[in-house]
Amino acid sequence: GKSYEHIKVSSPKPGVGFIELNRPKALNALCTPLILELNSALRNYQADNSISAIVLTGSERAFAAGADIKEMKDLSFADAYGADFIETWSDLVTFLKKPLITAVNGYALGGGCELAMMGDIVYASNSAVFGQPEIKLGVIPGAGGSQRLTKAIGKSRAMEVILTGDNISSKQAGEWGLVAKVFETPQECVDGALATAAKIAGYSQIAVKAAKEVVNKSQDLGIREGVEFERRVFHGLFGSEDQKIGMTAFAAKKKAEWSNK
Ligand code: CO8
Repeated sequence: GKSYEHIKVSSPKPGVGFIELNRPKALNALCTPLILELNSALRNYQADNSISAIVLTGSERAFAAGADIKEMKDLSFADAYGADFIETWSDLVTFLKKPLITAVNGYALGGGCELAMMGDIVYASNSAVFGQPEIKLGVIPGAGGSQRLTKAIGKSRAMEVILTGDNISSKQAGEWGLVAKVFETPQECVDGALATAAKIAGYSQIAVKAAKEVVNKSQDLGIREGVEFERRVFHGLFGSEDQKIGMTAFAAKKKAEWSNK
């Protein structure tokens, strides 16, 4: 595949795209060139019909230690606001319709925690440390942390984390539901994420896309509109080939061979 400076991309399993952040000297601090490469890799995966699910990870020491503080330090208000600094980040999730699993080992701080939470599924190992330490730098989370963390763990806990800058251990993250699973070792975490991605890649990609879309809608809609939206999408799937393939295979006690149509 394409080669990058700050990330590595590969496809270790059929249908699965794998991105490793690779800026070890700065604990994967998310400088603008890295974010642009990440954006580009995700866009390529979104456009690639052979890729159905994506895993994003860092190193054993750090998923990502935040936005690049050295790059940000001298920005003026006009630099930040005028050039929509960090707006490219929100891109990462809005265009991506394929499931993204983040596999978090080591530090996931500030923008690193925010990036981890952009995963549709978040996995972690015992070594993972989450946190929003921006308050210690005289700022606040700027890439969705105040919103996603609050939705994930509730207001009181999110307030405590964001106002104190204290870290969240992986055990706590598991208990609070910030992550779906906590693994013993970093390798098990990455392998677990790849296995889940491969499992998802084995289903109808039409159904997978619809499932991600309706779950995400629950974040924006009230329960009534959300349930109605879900039902419309559910009804719509009766227009897909894969609904016929899946239900016919079940009735015939056969394995479904998806057409992704
Ligand atoms: N930015 C730039 N460089 C970093 C960062 C970072 N976020 N984190 C680590 N590094 C660099 C260090 O400067 C050091 O470089 P050098 O070797 O040249 O001195 C190298 O990585 C290794 O780091 P340490 O020596 O500090 O390693 P330790 O093991 O002693 O400590 C820590 C690890 C605890 C993770 C420590 O590095 C740390 O506290 N890092 C900063 C964590 C942080 O505050 N993150 C939040 C940043 S702010 C943010 O993310 C805002 C996001 C919202 C975006 C919206 C903006 C508008």
